[in-house]
Amino acid sequence: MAARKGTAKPNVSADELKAYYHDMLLIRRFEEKAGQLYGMGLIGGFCHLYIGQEAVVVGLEAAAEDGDKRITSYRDHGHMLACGMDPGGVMAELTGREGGYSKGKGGSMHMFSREKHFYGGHGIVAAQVPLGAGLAFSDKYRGNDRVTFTYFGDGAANQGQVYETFNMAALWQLPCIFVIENNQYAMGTAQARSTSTPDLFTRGAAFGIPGEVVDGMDVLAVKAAGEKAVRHCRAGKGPYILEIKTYRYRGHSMSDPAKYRTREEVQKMRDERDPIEHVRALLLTGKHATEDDLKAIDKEIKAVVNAAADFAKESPEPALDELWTDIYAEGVR
Ligand SMILES: Cc1ncc(C[n+]2csc(CCOP(=O)(O)OP(=O)(O)O)c2C)c(N)n1
Ligand SMILES: [Mg+2]
Repeated sequence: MAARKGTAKPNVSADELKAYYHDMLLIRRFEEKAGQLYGMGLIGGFCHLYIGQEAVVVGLEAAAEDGDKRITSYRDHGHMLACGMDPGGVMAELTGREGGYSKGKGGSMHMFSREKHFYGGHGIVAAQVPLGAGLAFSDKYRGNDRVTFTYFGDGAANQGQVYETFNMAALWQLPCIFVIENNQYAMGTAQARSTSTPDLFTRGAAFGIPGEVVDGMDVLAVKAAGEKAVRHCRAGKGPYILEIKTYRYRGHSMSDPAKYRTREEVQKMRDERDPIEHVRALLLTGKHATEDDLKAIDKEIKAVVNAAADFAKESPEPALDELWTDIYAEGVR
């Protein structure tokens, strides 16, 4: 068991820093827009926003290579945008329209892209964890050096199937990074109320899976930890656990009464630990970008998000006979 705290920060170029700023801001503005469309009644069903957690997925995507796979829970819009899926296709799926990734029949929690190796979008807590190990198994079986990022929450980390998966992943030395996005709450339940031992990165100890805890509000720390985990997996040393400490600013879903924490707690996190503000400050103080450069990025993102929302509103609803398609898979290899 090689669990340890802290990670060296990588050297990054100004262009990389700007890219992280861009990608995190895209997620945030997209999610804000999704929240607005939900409020207008244009998005139905469940909708779980990722605001506050952006550095987790952007940092890990910076450590990934083409062909690596990812799978996550229902809090999935950020993962899709970070791996390069089209914002219009994601937004149109949220509004249940034909132009969406699942032709408007899946909604927020059920989107996939074989092209980008994004395997959902799963509404059953922790169900994606064994599926993630299965994806990693497929790469091991094929003998390539791909890695699978299997994301789940602090609440999901208490599910039994996670430990069955850890056992098999360690036994078969699967190239799977188990990413625990510890945002400190599972719906309205704080981690301390549900979890006997707080250090989730040690949960692989019984199976010999190394793990480490990472500051999830610092995209550079996430990237460094991700690179280390990726190296471990690509070297054929089996799975790795990253417990990434983060925080969600919004409710669990759009229908959360938010009575389990104070406004002050959320505000303090926003004021003191915001992951986007962190990179913004690095860019400005390091003189890697001017206020005007950042304004130009903001403007470009606003245009992309508005275009996605327009596409989502203008795309038609799926035709009735779509009820009978995509039920059984055909020709999948
Ligand atoms: C098997 C199962 N049990 C319960 C639920 C209801 N549920 C949905 S999300 C959630 C909390 C999960 O929290 P966490 O894993 O920390 O993820 P987060 O929502 O914080 O991203 C629960 C209990 C569910 N969807 N599936
Ligand atoms: Mg959680």
